[in-house]
Amino acid sequence: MYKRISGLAMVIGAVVLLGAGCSKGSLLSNKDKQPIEPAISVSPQALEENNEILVNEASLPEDGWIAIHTKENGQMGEIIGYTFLAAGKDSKIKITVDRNKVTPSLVAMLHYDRDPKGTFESPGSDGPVIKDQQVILKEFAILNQSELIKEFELSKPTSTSNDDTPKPTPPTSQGTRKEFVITAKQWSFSPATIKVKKGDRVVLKVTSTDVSHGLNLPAFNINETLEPGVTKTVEFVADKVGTFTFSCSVMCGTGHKAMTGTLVVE
Ligand SMILES: [Cu+2]
Repeated sequence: MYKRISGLAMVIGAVVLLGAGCSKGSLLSNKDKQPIEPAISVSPQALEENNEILVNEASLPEDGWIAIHTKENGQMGEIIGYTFLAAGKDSKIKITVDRNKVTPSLVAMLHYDRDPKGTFESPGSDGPVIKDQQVILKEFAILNQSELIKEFELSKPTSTSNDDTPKPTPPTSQGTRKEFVITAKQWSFSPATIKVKKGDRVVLKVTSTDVSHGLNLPAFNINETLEPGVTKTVEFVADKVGTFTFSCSVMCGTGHKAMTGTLVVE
């Protein structure tokens, strides 16, 4: 009788031990999981009344941001919405965007959260997440974009609608053509300050003399990659007055964040 009980106790003990072993094992395999890779997935979607974009899944090994950029004429444009992304993986993320600025396709892009933390500085320190020389982004279509534009046009005051001239007159280059030859290298642009007059047609000829860099001037929808030794020509009309920052958009080493310049339009 005593033997039987102790036998039973041994069996129970073994089961308990096994169970503990199992849970310990699964804990370990959790820890040994592969490091989180930066990634984002978004599906084509219609923008609903609530102005929310749905991001299926996003992951980042550190705290960061998901920014929604416009895309026009093949160029990435301004950010029309963003949200914080805590380190790790998240799914079904909602981001409110500016309904009136939605383009037929949008780009969801991962950005770092660099100092000062907790606020989104872009352009600024919170640059795009880059892995293996690639910016982590996903372009997706807005299926009802044409309806949104109609809605917006209708909502605008119709004060000047009875003349025949096309309304949004694109900025023509009445100003002077101003050309600048710029060198990009770790970790600066030279010259770092460019001054032009409003209306000038600005031509930047930018060359990296060391590693890959980027030229990001979001105020004028410019974002180019600069391969070493290859001169990129960028042209735009300086159609607004202000002081605008341009920065390197390709992670190029420890001084990358400080690699900025200033465009002054007077
Ligand atoms: Cu850089």
